[in-house]
Amino acid sequence: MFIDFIARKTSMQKALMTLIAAASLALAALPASAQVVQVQGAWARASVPGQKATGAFMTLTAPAGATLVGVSSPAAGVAEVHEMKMEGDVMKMRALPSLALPAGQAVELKPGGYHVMLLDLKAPLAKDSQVPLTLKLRDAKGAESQLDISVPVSATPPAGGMAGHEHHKH
Ligand SMILES: [Cu+2]
Repeated sequence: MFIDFIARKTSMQKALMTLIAAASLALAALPASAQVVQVQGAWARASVPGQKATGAFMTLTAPAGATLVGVSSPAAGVAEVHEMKMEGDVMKMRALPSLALPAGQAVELKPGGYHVMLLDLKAPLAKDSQVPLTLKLRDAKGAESQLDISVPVSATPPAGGMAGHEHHKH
């Protein structure tokens, strides 16, 4: 299911929301993840009033390998895993049905590449707040789990931009 984000219209968003709502229900009973993935350097880009979408970024490492099969957030009507890349001269975003996390390999979600797209924001994401995000994962044996994380909101990438490298200066 590859969707050209730019071309997508409201009806498509509604269909996706229904799909994602159904998926959330199906996963609701699953236990919390036991370190299927490690999350480092997570941040979400602050949004301004009226802005309906923003991105969240992080580095994911699955020690035994896993697949990111979905995301959700109470702050957004729809959350998707996106890929951004150049096609000719045009930067395009598309939704990915899943993202492979090869064993032991750090997979970076960053501006201009893979990212979590938060769509239909219910309120602006304020700088220095936290936004809850649920990662839906499938481990190497096919078992599904969820990982709830709290993602700091920032106007710019964290200083240094290195995963797991946390320097805060005020
Ligand atoms: Cu996107």
